[in-house]
Amino acid sequence: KSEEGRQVAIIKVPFGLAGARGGAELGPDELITAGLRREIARLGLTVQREVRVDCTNMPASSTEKSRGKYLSEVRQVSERVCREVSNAVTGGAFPLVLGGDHSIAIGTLAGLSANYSKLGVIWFDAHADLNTEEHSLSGNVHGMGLAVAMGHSSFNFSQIPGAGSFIDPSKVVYIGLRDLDDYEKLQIRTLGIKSYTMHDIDRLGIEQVIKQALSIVGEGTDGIHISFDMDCLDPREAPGVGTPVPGGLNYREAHFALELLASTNRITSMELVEVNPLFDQNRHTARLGVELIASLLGKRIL
Ligand code: EXY
Ligand code: MN
Ligand code: MN
Ligand code: MN
Repeated sequence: KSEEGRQVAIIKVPFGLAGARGGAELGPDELITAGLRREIARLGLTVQREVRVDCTNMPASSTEKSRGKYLSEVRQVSERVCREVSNAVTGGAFPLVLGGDHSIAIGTLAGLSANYSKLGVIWFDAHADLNTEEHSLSGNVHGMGLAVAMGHSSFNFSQIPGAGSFIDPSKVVYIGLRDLDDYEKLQIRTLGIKSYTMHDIDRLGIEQVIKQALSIVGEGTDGIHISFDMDCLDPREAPGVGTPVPGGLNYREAHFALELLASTNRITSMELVEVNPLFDQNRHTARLGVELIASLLGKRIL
């Protein structure tokens, strides 16, 4: 795909029930208000379509006996996101999914897996999102997305109409980890998921981390997805998130990482999640989110 002719499909997912605290459902509109469309236009890209996935943010009194909170609402949103992402890919557009809490990755990955036979995933996050309903200490499904996508949770892709096969753990790379539950640590070791924790970023530098990450997700894959949880950033850079953890990526590291990824021309989709305007100041986090999306879409200083 040539840089000029590139079409973007903006898929807004205003869903926040699966987060630790409410507010992530306001994320997509906040990113649009912060100037996302203008940035995309400046890059010479066309917005082929902009869709808003219908999401329930008022919990129905559920009789479901599940340890994942609001699981029926998550299922419904996942099915809708799966369909929209799949349509975007089929229509030749670059899916840009705007969250919402990180549970929306379930639908995104379901829709991508239907279109790519082997998907590589780079997961920027302070957290591993590897809990299952059985192991989660919080019950919040935004901490379970990758477990669902890999088929480890009782709720998984087989229940989402139109989803493809599970995500292969050997084609997933974490960047920015610093807050893991014991079960997640065990799973990362057992599954052998390549992880660049903040410690590794300190040691290797972000450039080396991205190079190594690309060598893993770039080999034997037919698509590379970036799942970008804003809480990978240091809370001083991105205070407007639901689950801030000190000691994250700084402004330059995050930009440089996404610029390096963009320069490969191999990234096929992106989602940006967990922007929570209720904990932000002056739309700072959403504006940073827009800048980071622009970097991934090819923005250069000169
Ligand atoms: N590991 C914790 C849990 O499962 O509740 C925290 C998860 C936070 C998940 C955020 C979205 O990345
Ligand atoms: Mn996350
Ligand atoms: Mn997170
Ligand atoms: Mn920049």
